[in-house]
Amino acid sequence: MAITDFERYPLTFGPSPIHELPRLSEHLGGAKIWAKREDVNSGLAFGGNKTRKLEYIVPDAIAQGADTLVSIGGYQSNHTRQVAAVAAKLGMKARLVQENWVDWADPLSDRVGNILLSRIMGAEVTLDNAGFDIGIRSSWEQAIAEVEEAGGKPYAIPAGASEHHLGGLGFANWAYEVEQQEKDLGVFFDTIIVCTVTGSTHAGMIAGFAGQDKPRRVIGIDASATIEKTRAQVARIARHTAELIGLGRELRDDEITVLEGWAGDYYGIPVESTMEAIRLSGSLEAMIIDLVYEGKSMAGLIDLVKSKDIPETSNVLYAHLGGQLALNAYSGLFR
Ligand code: 1AC
Repeated sequence: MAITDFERYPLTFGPSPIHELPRLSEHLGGAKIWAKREDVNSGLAFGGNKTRKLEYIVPDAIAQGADTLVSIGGYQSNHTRQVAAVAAKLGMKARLVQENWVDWADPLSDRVGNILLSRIMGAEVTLDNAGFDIGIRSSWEQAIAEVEEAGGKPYAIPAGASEHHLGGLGFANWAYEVEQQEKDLGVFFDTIIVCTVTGSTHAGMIAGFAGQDKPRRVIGIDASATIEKTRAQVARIARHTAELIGLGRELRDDEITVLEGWAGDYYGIPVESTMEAIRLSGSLEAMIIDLVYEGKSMAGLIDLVKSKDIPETSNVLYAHLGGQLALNAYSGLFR
């Protein structure tokens, strides 16, 4: 099998744009930085990285005759918002379990941003007090059972679509899309920077790039603050996806890089470097990033470029995964 053998239901505008970040590059004084923008990849409720993953999952849901997509995430989950959007687009229902993943005192965190849009799009949202965990959750299994008991046909999509058997394909395809865009732009991105939490975005990229001729660094920046779980999940999904797309060899351990140091102590809680990264991206490039995901991966990029761990001669591609809507739940930090 190859990636092209998998059915893809188009939910995005097509290849997401790549552009330079010249003022940020100049400010950091090292490698040339570019961004590939999943935050503007679709017209469905602002899109994002999960919309890409869902392109490969939807055909399976349709084939199974599902009428309800059942998924899970935190109150400010980007993933569940994209599941709600895709359900609306397909004329299906969405049943979403939203857990209290972040101990954040903003009284609006279960009302604004992502969760607000999910409600507007008609999803049935259930709040659950359980804390952060990237694994399979009993509340989600319960929601699936309830849809079935009520006579519905549920289709189960785990957190971030990561533990779904097709969850890595969207970003394996992203790797081929980058290869094509490099030809058009006449540039080679030797380093990719991506935020990683539930793992399948990063894992898909690893699998996709591994089949290409020129090696490159695909660096995941952990934002889970549960590094061992995320590392294990990335490795497992990357190997599974590589097998699915017929890589024809085992991925080596040195192809799977998840760096720690920018997540702080907790998922969803920004630290000094997160805030600095958000302000820099906004003030130098008008590129809005969030506190849960992109603020942390951008903080990693900034340090790796400044320290010359990423050499000055590099072209770095920063994957913007589209988490900005969660900013609404943190407005107090910018007063
Ligand atoms: C954690 C999967 C995740 C989300 O948006 O819910 N990125």
